[in-house]
Amino acid sequence: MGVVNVTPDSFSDGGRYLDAAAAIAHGRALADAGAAIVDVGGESTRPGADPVHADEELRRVAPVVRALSADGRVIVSIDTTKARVAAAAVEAGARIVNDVSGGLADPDMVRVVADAGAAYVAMHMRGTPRTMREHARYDDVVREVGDELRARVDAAAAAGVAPDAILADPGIGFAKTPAQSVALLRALPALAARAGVPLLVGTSRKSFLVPILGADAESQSARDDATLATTVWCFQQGAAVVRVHDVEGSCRAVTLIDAIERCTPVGMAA
Ligand code: PMM
Repeated sequence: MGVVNVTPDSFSDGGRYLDAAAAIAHGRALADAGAAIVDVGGESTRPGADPVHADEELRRVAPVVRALSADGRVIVSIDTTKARVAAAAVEAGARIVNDVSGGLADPDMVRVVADAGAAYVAMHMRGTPRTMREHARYDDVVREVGDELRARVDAAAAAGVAPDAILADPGIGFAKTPAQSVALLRALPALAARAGVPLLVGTSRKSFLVPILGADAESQSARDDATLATTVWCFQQGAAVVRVHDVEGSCRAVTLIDAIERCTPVGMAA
């Protein structure tokens, strides 16, 4: 899953694709680079980010979702916590609703997703992007995130979202310290088992990478290097989807791992 943030303030690419034409071109480039899904978002989820009104969010994302869906080359996902934005995006062609609140931000969300027949990503977070840093308190982060994810998955299924169209996401960096994020990455198989559905994981360029590698790893390219390792880790631990900014590098890394596992290097097969 490649990321298209149509926002002025997202963490790593805020402002770069605020113009619809630039965002559409970026989504097409991600498809060319090998993304199976592009995730279009119009509201930043960076820690402390200000909320965006649904009208403004829709103004940003609707033309991008419409154009990328019309291409028919990738599945389009809408990254939103608002039922109204999700409904309009599905109307414009999105087939997945990626909700970083797991349905907690908007009581109508899971019903709207069910009625639209869309797939649903239920991510784990506590609080809101504005307050989440205060909520990174757990006795046992793996058990608590697993239990809370299961509750979000069950709520989506109870509202009528097809169980085989639900993915769970531990929400790396959302109401988690760097150490808690690492603990969750170590426990992906247990989290998938507890959630009862396949996992989507987003580690791309996130700040938990920096304390591990040291302050000289602040740059985007250093974070992309680190993300390649987490991408390979996530797939090897059974994640179904990884959400990344650097689709080209991630696809190369995954192609290599796949070739080693299958012993049939792509392009070298007879
Ligand atoms: N991370 C961000 C935004 N949306 N959605 C899911 N499902 N999982 C994530 O980890 C996630 C997300 C924040 O990243 P960005 O601002 O760099 O896109």
